[in-house]
Amino acid sequence: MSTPLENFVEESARLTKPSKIVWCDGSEAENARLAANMLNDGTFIELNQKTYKNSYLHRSNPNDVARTENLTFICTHKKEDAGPTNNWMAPSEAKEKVRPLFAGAMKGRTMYVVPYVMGPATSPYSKVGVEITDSAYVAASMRIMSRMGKAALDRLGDSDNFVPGLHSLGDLNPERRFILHFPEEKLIWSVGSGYGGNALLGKKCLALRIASWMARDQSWMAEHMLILGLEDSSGKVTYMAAAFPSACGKTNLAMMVSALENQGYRVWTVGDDIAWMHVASDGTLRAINPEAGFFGVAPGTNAKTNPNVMTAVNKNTIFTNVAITESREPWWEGIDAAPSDGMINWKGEPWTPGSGPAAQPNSRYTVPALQSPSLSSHWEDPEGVPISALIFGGRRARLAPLVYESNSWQHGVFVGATMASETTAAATGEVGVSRRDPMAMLPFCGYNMADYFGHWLAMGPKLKNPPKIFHVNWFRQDANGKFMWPGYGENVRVLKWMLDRIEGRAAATETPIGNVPTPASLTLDGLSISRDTLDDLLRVDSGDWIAEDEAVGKFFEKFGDRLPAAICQEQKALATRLTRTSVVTK
Ligand code: GTP
Ligand code: SPV
Ligand code: MN
Repeated sequence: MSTPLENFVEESARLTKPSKIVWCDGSEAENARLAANMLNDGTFIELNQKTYKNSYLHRSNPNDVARTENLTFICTHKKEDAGPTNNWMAPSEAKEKVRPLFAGAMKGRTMYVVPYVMGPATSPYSKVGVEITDSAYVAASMRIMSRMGKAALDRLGDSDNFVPGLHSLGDLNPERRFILHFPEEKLIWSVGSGYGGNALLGKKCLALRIASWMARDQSWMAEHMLILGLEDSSGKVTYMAAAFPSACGKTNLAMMVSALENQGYRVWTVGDDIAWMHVASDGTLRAINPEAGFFGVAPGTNAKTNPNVMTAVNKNTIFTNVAITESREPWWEGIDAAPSDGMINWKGEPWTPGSGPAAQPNSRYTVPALQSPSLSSHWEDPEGVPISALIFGGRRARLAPLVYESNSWQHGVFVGATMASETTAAATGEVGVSRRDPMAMLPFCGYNMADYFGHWLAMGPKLKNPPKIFHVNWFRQDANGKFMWPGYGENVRVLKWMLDRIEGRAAATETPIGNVPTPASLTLDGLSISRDTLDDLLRVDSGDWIAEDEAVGKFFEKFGDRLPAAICQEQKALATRLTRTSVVTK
């Protein structure tokens, strides 16, 4: 008798008609074969093997360089279960529409069967997925981003306990591109794109959209969060998880080289994009990183902003849509080296100054986590690491101060629910437009976001000492449009203030939105920043916040009666606090 996995593979082959089926085992030999095939057919371009051993450049189709949120659907029986912030199709309608795009799609192609574990191989919280794909690039990337191959088959055995995902490049035409999620039956279909979040199905599709649905049903949390450990001068490590929208600084914060290393403060990386969090038997919130690698934004990465990544990516790394120099090394805007003669841009054309960015703004590196010098020794702890702080943040040129602390779990959930951020190149569409992005999950929540707020509210009381909830903004600008805060390794100063708040050491000023550091409570030694700039960074302008709270109210109207009462209460309470202070200050 055949196993559920064999059935899934047979069914998929019957539909897509590949000329060959390859079961991936995750071995070195298999990886070498995949790379050789891709070098052969042009999917991979060899980088300088002296300076970038086993590393390759992949150029995607220029119309396929970022997540396509408009083509991403949550397919539930009831539209309300997907909610007003998701695109929705009924499951039967979605299948009818998209099945023809899979029919015969793998003719003349190899079908790769990619079994994978999301999470440490032995963690009780890990989940098995199986991605069927006709992209060797996807198979090779999944090997870096997850525990792929044998580890997954061993864990799965003959059971049906896996999330099946069917992926085909199709014809790469955006008109025939669909990223479909069937959370009720835990199924993923993706066709027409070879790009990261659209095509590496373990990442956003399984570990966030499907997992968030499972997490709500089973009382845990699947979040778009980095996980880091902040070590203090005594050697004690405090773990924090932070949700920032795509391309808003998670990888950089998780991997930072601390500006306070001389005072004994260091940052250890547990994860850079996704956190799965559970209530442990001792009542703590514990987080595992479901991924095994980093799929990080290249532009802006250099030896000053992220030296750990610069060290990590010099071997076994796949670069996507970066430029390449004459000496066959990767190049992107914001790397230390100036552009050199003979550079080829991300589309494979000679680059000249004035011909636009050499690297695609959402170009990325795919690198094994194990290669980062900052990797925490606890990154694979099966039970996860205990979380003491949750951090929300985004890109906000105005309004939001450098950091503030919420007053309670419920208020913290409100702070997350009212997040907004300027859009980035990580998704198609206009860049730099402010939009509401609750908990950085707008594109990733697999169910009605009002129910998601309710789930967050319900998790607090299950915790013995709920983590403190903070909000940060590294991106506040001055009148000339310059970032006021230096960011990157200097962000440790803000993490240290949070730690000091957790331990009851740091002072704060109460404001209507929450507690903001007093200037003296921030450790600023060694940083040249004027008192005026600092005051501007920490300023809470009640007038601006009144307008913000009104915009928040409008956003919440979308959810109608489904919005939890506690969220409305918090919104009204904020309005009251704001009017009170603005009257006092006038
Ligand atoms: P995803 O992988 O898309 O989820 O993104 P991410 O949140 O991990 O973002 P990442 O750390 O890759 O940063 C995205 C961009 O923001 C890069 O160009 C960084 O150089 C830039 N960036 C990160 N941290 C900071 C910061 O503290 N200040 C400033 N000004 N820019 C930053
Ligand atoms: C993001 O867009 O948030 C990413 C990259 O982390 S992707 O895998 O494409 O979603
Ligand atoms: Mn992300």
